[in-house]
Amino acid sequence: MAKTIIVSNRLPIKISRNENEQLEYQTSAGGLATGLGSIYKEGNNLWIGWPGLVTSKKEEKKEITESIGKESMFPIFLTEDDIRDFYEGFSNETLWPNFHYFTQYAIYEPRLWEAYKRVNRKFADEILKKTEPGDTLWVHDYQLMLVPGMLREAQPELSIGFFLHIPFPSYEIFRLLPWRRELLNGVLGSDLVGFHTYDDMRHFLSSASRLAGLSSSQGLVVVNNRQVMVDSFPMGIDYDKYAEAAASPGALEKEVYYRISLGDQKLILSIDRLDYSKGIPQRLEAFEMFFDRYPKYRDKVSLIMVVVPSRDSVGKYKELKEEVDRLVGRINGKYGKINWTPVHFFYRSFPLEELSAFYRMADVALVTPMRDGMNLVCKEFIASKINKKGVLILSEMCGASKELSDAILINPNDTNQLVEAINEALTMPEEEQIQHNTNMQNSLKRYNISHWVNLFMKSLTTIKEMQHSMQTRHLDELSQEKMLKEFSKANERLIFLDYDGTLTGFHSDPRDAKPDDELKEIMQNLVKEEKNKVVVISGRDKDTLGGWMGEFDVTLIAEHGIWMREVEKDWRTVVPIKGDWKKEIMPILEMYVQRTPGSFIEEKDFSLVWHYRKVETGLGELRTRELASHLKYISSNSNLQVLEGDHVVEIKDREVNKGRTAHQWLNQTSHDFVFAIGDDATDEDTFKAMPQEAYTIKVGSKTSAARFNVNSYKDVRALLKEMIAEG
Ligand code: GDG
Repeated sequence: MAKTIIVSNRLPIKISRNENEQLEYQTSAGGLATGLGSIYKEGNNLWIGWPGLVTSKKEEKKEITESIGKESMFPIFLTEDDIRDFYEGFSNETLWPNFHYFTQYAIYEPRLWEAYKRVNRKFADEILKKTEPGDTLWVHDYQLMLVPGMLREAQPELSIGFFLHIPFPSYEIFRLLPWRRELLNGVLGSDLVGFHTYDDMRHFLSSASRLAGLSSSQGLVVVNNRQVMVDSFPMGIDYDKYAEAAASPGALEKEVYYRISLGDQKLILSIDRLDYSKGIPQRLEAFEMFFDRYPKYRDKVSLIMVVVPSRDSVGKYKELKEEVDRLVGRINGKYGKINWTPVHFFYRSFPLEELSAFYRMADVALVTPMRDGMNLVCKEFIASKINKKGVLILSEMCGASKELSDAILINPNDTNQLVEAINEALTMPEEEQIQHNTNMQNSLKRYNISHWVNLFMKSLTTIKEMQHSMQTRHLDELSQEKMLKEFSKANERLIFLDYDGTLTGFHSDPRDAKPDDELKEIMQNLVKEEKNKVVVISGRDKDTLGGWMGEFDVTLIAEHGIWMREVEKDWRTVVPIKGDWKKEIMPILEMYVQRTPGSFIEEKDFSLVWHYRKVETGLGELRTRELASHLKYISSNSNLQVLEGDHVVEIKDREVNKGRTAHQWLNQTSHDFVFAIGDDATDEDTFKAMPQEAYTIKVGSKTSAARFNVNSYKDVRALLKEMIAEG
């Protein structure tokens, strides 16, 4: 039976050696482990990752594999070198700082990149040994960005999801990585790519467009003929777990115990892993300024600061720890009294019960990262507020701020604002606190961790179904025979033909694509048969199309459906369209022409086209990425649509499309056989407008809504000749 495999760098277990050199196992109670518990513990599903212990002993590896195998886990053993170069090195000293916008901390070393590739390959190889066709894989986080691509290469049919737990940076930052293309391609091996926020997703799509020329529509990117869905899935917490823990007698007991020592001071709480992205020094500086500005709070308010040790073998983290120690010392030295400590600093982790007591007791939570993918601490604080009292101060720079708009939102770089926010929080009326927390609790209850897991898995199923339904088959002999049989029986055959790339090949000058003798002969023979009603439907302007195709008895549809000319009639517009947007867009295109020698603008009645087929190779592709995203940005709130075709970028009114006009024509013309053929993105609208039984054919191998595909315009001509022969 098909199974699901979760893959992450660390397994949800910690294995250590006790003083007698025996192995001890401690399962993790983290949010991700709880949320995914509903998946990996089922049936023969698995979780694959590093168990957190380095060993080279065969017997120990065997023992670990067997023990954790019973818990549905499978270990990948990393060496000291792997940990140093892949985990601490490339993952935490290259990707982590780059993705969190700390570019000054990022190191770009080919040796570390080699280690990253090597360990990703190790993961992929081990995963593949456990994988069978039909399985679903969910790969987690920045340490394993190459794994989806490696799995796809080995088993193209797999269902692969990837989720990034940290921010995805703007293209301007991501492009700094010397290995940006490989990383991007690795991730695009997935079928579904998930991020915490819409902004992360937007940044990823912009990098895909700029680095790999992959444009997207509604979060779908086509990679080697396969649709990849990119979406945001804000991660939730195990709400009940935190609410129940906070209400437990154990947490209450701890609170009473702490209260006896602390007296009736107001408490501010901060909890983070030691990390420069969390803004710990900046928070302490603001706290110091707060006592300077508001002396009345001295000896009435304390900060409980929990910093969980993390990555302290990495240089930057050591420096950070020293800085935090120094700041805490300075504040306590400056303001502390025998019976009052301004900052209670803990550099260690606490069991959940004690953490819950802190959450319960705190009047204010200070969650002020400089950058954070999501941040779960702020959500846990809100869930722990059984009496709904307490105020959350939250940085705009973390993913959670998009959901928790009832918090006091601050910019962590604005110390003044943070100081004022602390004062505001300490003086906020209780009814207001209750109102805000009720709103936030309702949303956190609903969008909890199991909702997140289910939504991700459901989306993965959806994209797989979409991929299958979009599958275009090659028009093989058998299907062609069947089609010709139906064609020959039919009496009213409606035939839609695209022009460029379908009836003719491409030329470096678009004006050279006029019909050659072979095509003229085909057209004459095709329309000679009265049963054939032929429509040539093109993006070309009406004069060119009329000039080239006007001599045949065919209906012409020009400029993507705006103009129509029936046999022996005049041109008429099909939909009333305004062209007043052109005067705004034209200067932009002109600017690109000035910057790009060889490019030129074509003005059609209802669209503007920037051509770059004569531009130096490389430069044209570079500019087209820039222009397309520029146009998409300025047209995002308008009714304009940007199309990227073969060496062109075209901008037109969304109302105009081939499908709309083809559909109208289909409705007003009787028919018992329908055939539509085309090669580019605009023909997709035609295919979608056709009835199900129609023969829709894509020229080329890109993903399409068409039922069949053929390779080139030469195959199209051969096929039309066969149809002519049927009479
Ligand atoms: C990454 C992203 C994203 C902390 N101290 C103790 C303790 N904790 C627990 C908290 C919370 C977790 O650790 C920290 O999670 P965060 O989300 O705040 O931060 P990261 O570790 O940086 O996580 C982040 C996350 O992935 C998920 O996608 O939100 O943006 O950076 O659950 O409660 N737990 C216990 N004792 C402690 O002392 N038991």
